[in-house]
Amino acid sequence: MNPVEELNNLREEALRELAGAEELKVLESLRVAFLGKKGKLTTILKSIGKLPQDERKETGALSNKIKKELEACIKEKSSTLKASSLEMKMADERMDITLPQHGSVTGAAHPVNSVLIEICEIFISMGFSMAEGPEVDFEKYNFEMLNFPEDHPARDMQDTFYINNELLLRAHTSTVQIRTMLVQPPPVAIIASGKVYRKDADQTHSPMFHQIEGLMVDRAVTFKDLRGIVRILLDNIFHKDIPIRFRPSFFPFTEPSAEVDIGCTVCNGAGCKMCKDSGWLEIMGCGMVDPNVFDSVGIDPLRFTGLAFGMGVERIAMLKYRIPDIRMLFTNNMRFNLQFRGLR
Ligand code: 2U9
Repeated sequence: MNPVEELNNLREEALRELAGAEELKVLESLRVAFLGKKGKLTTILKSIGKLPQDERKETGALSNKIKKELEACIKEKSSTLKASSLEMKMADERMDITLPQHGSVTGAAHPVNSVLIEICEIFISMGFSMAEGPEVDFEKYNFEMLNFPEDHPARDMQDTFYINNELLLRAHTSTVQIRTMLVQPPPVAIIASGKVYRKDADQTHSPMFHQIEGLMVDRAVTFKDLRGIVRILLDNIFHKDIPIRFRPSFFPFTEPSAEVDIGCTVCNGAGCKMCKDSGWLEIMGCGMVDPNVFDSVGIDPLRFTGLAFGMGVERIAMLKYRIPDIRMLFTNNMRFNLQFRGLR
């Protein structure tokens, strides 16, 4: 076979095999087999020098032409194979990013927060506005201006978290009502809610808990108005016409003062362990603003009267959902917390 025939055969063989290559690996081995250092075409190219003078030119030119043709063919085939392998890889790794996550848990408001929000909404529906104040506040707003005598036990270091002589962690949200009355003349109808702090810890007391307090001041606010507000509040919290009674009590900041009981939610008043056989559960306190408190904020007690009330949010959550220990509300056990998701 003359070299030209040999070259043409080689060309055909190479093109046939390249056309059949389906993988980059095969393509590379074909490149090595034909164009590599010891490849078939390279071997022919190397031997051209040994050919007679008259054959050298034609064979050399044909060899180079075939080399270029094969290189171009390999290049083109390589990019086609690379593109299709990428496409296959992408199809293989395709994922639906809209699928829901495995075992995901959606969050929910903490039961204390959802009860707090529910109660605030009841007051807002009655026309009250929300007022806010700091958790670290002056002792005078927490005790003095609320008519607590100098020697009142609550003022003791053992009951209240003092920061220094002047400042403390508020023991009730009443500081907010004092601050409001100092800047806003009557009429006033506000709700103050938030964290309060007392040195107390057992099954029904926590050193930090949440309060909601209310204050209404105007020219002729009466105890009857107070009873009406308490009735609307409790019927809405418990979603029924719940039995209520007012028991005379004492608070430094109100006169007269009362504690409010509801018919026991466990035994409906028949008597049980929960209500200590009384048929009643204490739920909140209230009263008419003491004239001394009005004096301390510069409101004339002869022209204005005020009603006030206060409640512990954790206590209400415990009564509403029959939670036996306040500490259950602070362990942040999700199995406990999620039981109250969406409840009202
Ligand atoms: C001002 C005047 C009067 C707020 C009131 C109560 C009665 C009350 C307790 C309920 C349970 C506190 O969380 S608790 O321990 N509160 O019984 N609070 S009247 O009276 C005020 C407040 C501010 C200026």
